[in-house]
Amino acid sequence: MQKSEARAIYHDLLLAREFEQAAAEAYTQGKIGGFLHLYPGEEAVAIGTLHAADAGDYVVSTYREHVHALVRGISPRAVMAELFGKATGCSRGYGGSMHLFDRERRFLGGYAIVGETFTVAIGVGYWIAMNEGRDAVLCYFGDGAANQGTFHESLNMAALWKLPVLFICENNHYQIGTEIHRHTAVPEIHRHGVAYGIPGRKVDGMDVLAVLEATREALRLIRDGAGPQLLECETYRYRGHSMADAGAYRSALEVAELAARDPVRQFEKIACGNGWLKTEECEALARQVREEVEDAVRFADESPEPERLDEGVHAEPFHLYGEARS
Ligand SMILES: Cc1ncc(C[n+]2csc(CCOP(=O)(O)OP(=O)(O)O)c2C)c(N)n1
Ligand SMILES: [Mg+2]
Repeated sequence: MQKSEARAIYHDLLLAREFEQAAAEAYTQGKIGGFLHLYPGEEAVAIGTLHAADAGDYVVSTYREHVHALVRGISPRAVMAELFGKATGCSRGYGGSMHLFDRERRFLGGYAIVGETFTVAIGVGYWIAMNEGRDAVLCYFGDGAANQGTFHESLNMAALWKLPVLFICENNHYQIGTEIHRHTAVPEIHRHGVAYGIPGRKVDGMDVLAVLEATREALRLIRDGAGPQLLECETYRYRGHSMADAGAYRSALEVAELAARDPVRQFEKIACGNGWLKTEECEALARQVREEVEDAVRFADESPEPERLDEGVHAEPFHLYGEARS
């Protein structure tokens, strides 16, 4: 691996961890409304997959998507301001934590409904296929979402039409407080593609390099015309489902076992061991990231709220009916 690539990955791992910590603090201070779903423990999934993607690829993510947005290049300021519901946020303060959006970066959300990402992703995939494009769609979903009807309907259509969609399961083993073997008859999510002829692969979702390699391979197949692929990333969230959940349904032993496989520390060890990064570089990056996040919080704090709440809610009548109705 090139040193610059290792540096970029390490930067994003640190940023992901630091950003979510700051978001949690801001939430407890009452600066963020609604629900807040955080990503610590799962960083290797968003970072490994998105470092393998091209700038032209589309991203459709869930409500646990702050890190995906950051890795895609939306600034920490714009993401934090969106969490704070401020006019300077990437969705102009109207979306909040679960509805980050950036058309330029082809970041198509942020969806709060479980199973919603599939149908959006195949719509975009269909459009790409119709235009004979080379871009792909990265479609994220949780293990719980694999039980939704939209998952099966979308896999069927994607396979039938050979759509360029990479379905990425962020299998953190829980659907809120329900463990995977209690909510899914076949817990190996990568096998769910079999019924539709979609190749599935499972990867260690705590290992950013493994995720990177598996995603590169899947995207190569998609761009070669092999049709949709399914990647299951086995991961773990260190916090509760959302800030409203203490996660008391998990044993301390389980959490400690997974904490020992921390994706940030794992990569740090490998990168330093291989000489891609020096200890001093790691420390300097950690300082830089802390400042980036502090700056984002300050920016969000000082930003104005949206002036109106109804902007963009209703379409003008002529958009719908061709001419204004009296
Ligand atoms: C259609 C629908 N049903 C229920 C919910 C409530 N809900 C929000 S998150 C969630 C669990 C989803 O778990 P999973 O797909 O594993 O994602 P994770 O939160 O673990 O990342 C549920 C049931 C919802 N948002 N949408
Ligand atoms: Mg889950």
